[in-house]
Amino acid sequence: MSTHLTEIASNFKLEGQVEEVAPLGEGFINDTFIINTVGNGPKYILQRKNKNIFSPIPDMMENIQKVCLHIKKKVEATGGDPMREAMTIIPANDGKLYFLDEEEEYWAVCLFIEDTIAYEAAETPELAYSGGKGIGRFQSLVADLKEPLVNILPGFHDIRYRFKQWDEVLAKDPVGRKESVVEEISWIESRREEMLDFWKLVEDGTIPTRISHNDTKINNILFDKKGDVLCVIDLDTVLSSTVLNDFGDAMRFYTNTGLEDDENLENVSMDQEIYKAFAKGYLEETSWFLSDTEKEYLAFSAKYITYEQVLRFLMDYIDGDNYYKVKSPEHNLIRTRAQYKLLQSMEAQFEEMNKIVKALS
Ligand code: GN1
Ligand code: MG
Repeated sequence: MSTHLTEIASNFKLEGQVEEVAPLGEGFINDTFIINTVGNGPKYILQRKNKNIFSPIPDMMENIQKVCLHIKKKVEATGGDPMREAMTIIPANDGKLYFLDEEEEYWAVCLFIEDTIAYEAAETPELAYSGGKGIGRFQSLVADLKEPLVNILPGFHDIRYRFKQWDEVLAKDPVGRKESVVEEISWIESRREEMLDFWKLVEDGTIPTRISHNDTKINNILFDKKGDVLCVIDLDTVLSSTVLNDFGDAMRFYTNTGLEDDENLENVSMDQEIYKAFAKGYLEETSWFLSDTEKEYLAFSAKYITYEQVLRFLMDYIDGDNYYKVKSPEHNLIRTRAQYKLLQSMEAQFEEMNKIVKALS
């Protein structure tokens, strides 16, 4: 494997001689490696990109490059360090942003940024605040990038598209599970109109389409040794969509006092302190470009994305577990119930959530 990886690495324009290519992290979607070069040469990240999820990969790499170059320009203009405050894509020897190997697998390389800190979870309001600043800063840097990106994940946070999939899966009921989840299905149906009403505002342009990150976990933000936000990484899912989705998905992750698949529903609720801290950091960076309507719907976006996740987990359960990896036959159902508990907690605190955003904007 290692010689194979060294060979793959040799197809990219690297500085210095490759010393070793070693696995890095345990991502569920891509395979990630670190390339060490001899002596004091730079390190690189090598990834095999998952072509089953992101398609087509060449378009995805173009999207990433567009965003990276734009951020670099902005960072440079304000006296920052474009090699540390933005990702640097390393092209292949033929100039392409990827290398296609003989097994039709796509590989891409970026520069490894040294001397950084990454966190696995945002358990304190201070970290949630930093996370909000990180995502807000990213959105703010690309707020003036007007050309749309290629849509490599059609319908990703589009609830109309999700309902289409949902209706098809329910009509088919391929593994006969529908009857056992009548109550759970009613959770989705009773909110269908409310969610579509929101999405209509995106469809008719009342809520603008901008560039969003779509994987707002805190470990996708690199901090410098002082603890300040340096750079947002993992740009595979950058999309032209509403930026509210990033706020909403971050709130789904950050504020949950339990696990995404907690079996003990008592553990699951929305933590208002974390919500407030993230919203503060986020709005400090984004207030200048968000429209009044976007601000008005920030709190709603947390409910929207959490609802969408309840739908996606339940739909995958009814469909026979084809999308998400599961640890047990009931795993998607456990996730559904835990995310629904979180949604209910958000609904109960919705007035407060709106007040918090209003006070901060
Ligand atoms: C997937 O693999 P991960 O955790 O980055 C999914 C997200 C879901 C999340 C739920 C491309 O993201 O949309 O919210 O699982 N990503 C894709 O845990 O479907
Ligand atoms: Mg990711």
